[in-house]
Amino acid sequence: SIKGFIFDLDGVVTDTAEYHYQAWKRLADELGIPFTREENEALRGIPRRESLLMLLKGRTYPETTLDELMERKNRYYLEYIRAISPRDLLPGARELLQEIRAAGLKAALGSASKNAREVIERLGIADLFDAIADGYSVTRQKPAPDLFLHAAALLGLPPTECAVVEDATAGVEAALAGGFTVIGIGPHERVGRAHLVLPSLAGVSLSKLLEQLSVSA
Ligand code: G16
Ligand code: MG
Repeated sequence: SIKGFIFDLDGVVTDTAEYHYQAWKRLADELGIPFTREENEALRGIPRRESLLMLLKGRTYPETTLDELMERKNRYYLEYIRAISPRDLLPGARELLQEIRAAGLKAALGSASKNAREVIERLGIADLFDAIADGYSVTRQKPAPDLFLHAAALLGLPPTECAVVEDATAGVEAALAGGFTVIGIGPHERVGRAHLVLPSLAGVSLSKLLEQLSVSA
């Protein structure tokens, strides 16, 4: 049975994708590279370096320049996320986390972002997590299962007793590869391989969720 939940951050708990988009767009404009919102969609859950390489579309730069570009994008991103407050929580996220805690179950964050801690602090939900796995935790990123396995280990639970909540294809694949029960948030085209697919966490109660999981997983 499920004893713990691992939450992805961007797209599940809050929509940092918009801030990532604005920061990448500003960088792309400076470099004279076209970059659209649609292209940004493909960067969901993708780590910073890989995102940059995708944005550069085959253009090559020396390693030191790549580092500078990533650093610049992150500076813009940090500037934008200063505006984040509890109002930016996606509907249902805080309520579900609170229910999980009240039921004596565990919750971890499993985000590819190196800024995850700062974001959950600004959202005012840092104290609802028992453990945090972020962009600093493991070397191999999603779709490798490492980040979620690390989060489960921090919770002291085997993957078979944890459910991962994800909005990105790479994240769903990572969780499946790790042997987790997977809850996909978003359209079937993106998260259809999850055991259970929900449009969002709005109105999702813990008891209903556990019941649905026991039927479908
Ligand atoms: C997030 C975003 C990605 C971002 C990545 C790394 O993942 O979805 O777009 O590139 O983290 O973020 P940073 O540059 O802050 O380290 P997640 O796993 O929370 O969905
Ligand atoms: Mg995500």
